[in-house]
Amino acid sequence: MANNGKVALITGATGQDGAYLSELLLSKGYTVHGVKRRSSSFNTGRVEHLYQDPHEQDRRFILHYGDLTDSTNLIRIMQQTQPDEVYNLAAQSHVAVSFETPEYTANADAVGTLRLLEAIRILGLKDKTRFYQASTSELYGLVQEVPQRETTPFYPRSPYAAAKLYGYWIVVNYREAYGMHASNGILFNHESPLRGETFVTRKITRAVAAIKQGFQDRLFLGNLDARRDWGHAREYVRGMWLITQQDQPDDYVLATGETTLVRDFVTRAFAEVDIAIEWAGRGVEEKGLCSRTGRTLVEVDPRYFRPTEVDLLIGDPTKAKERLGWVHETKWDQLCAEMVAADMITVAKEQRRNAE
Ligand code: NDP
Ligand code: GDR
Repeated sequence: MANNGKVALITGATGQDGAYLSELLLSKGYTVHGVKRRSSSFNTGRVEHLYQDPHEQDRRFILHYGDLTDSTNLIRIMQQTQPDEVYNLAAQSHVAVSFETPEYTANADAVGTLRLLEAIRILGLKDKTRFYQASTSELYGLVQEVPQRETTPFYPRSPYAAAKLYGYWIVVNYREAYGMHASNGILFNHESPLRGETFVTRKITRAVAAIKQGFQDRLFLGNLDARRDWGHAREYVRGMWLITQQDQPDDYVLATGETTLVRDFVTRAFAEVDIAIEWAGRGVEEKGLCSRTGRTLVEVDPRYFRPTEVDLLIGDPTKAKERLGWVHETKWDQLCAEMVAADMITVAKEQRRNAE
């Protein structure tokens, strides 16, 4: 695709959504600047296929070292890149981890959002640069109304959600106070083969692949009774772009409108590799048994319980459908099948490498 003259800056470009969004924007002709963190180990695996040698002419995918906790760095990147659109996807995004690192989570997820908005304002870019904020269904937390929509009251249930609540409202405030084109996408869970390995869907699909191939005995999980509205990440980043293209900034829910128990995702994932799971016991005693051999393949481990849990998420994407023309296509069971198939290959490759 030829260069369309537009410049996007993506924080969190090395994450699941950052990788899909970078691909989408490059395919539309954007020049994409991504922020990546310095790490002692390799952290650009998801965007490796987009990498361009710094000596290449007319590069359209450029990574910059940066961190949401470092204002001067963000100002400098913003000044250098002069973006038309900023997508703030960077975050300490793991809910359970936010109970262990609440202060860092607030710094990166809440104040980090403010730092970016201030960078735009300080540099006089407020009338040029559009801003997308990765808000989350975790804002709804304790159930107030189902399905959850843009007008449903928030009740955050974790340091992560409380930090994202600040992010949500500071975006609304900068829109109202300074007339910035700043929008929130309130996205329900979205997954893919690129999903981080400690989120529940990917943890399950990786374990299913490893158990099937004989490299792992058992999968330990926490709350099997939580319900989530799971969609495909590739489709959700298209929604982010659509939100940013609207004449007026606004806030939108992106969701499938269907909710599924964690337990049912486990059963489905094992079924993909022809293992039928039978559930026995209740609560912490609950086990997933292979129905043919009686072997325990899934066990509840209370260490994965959260101090406060979000029991039920189910979103209403009507506004996004009507105003943006956004629709999801992949159903949760197709998503599960795609993730298991990808992990069957990944796990086999890793084992071959380890054996060498
Ligand atoms: P990931 O965890 O896969 O990616 C997060 C990205 O943020 C990574 O690139 C990570 O870098 C980067 N990052 C983390 N901390 C910092 C920091 N302090 N400074 C700069 N970069 C940082 O998340 P997803 O792609 O799944 O999600 C994208 C965004 O959407 C997140 O803000 C998340 O909270 C939000 N969200 C996600 C949903 C989902 O279901 N996936 C649903 C709703 C909202 P590194 O690779 O080095 O760790
Ligand atoms: P979530 O996703 O907290 O919804 O946040 P996650 O996949 O971590 O948990 C979903 C549900 O599964 C239960 N669960 C487990 N979760 C994990 N990670 N590991 C386990 O072993 C396990 N066992 C059961 C959890 O308790 C929970 O109920 C994700 C993140 O991407 C956020 O950044 C994003 O904002 C929200 O989705 C929408």
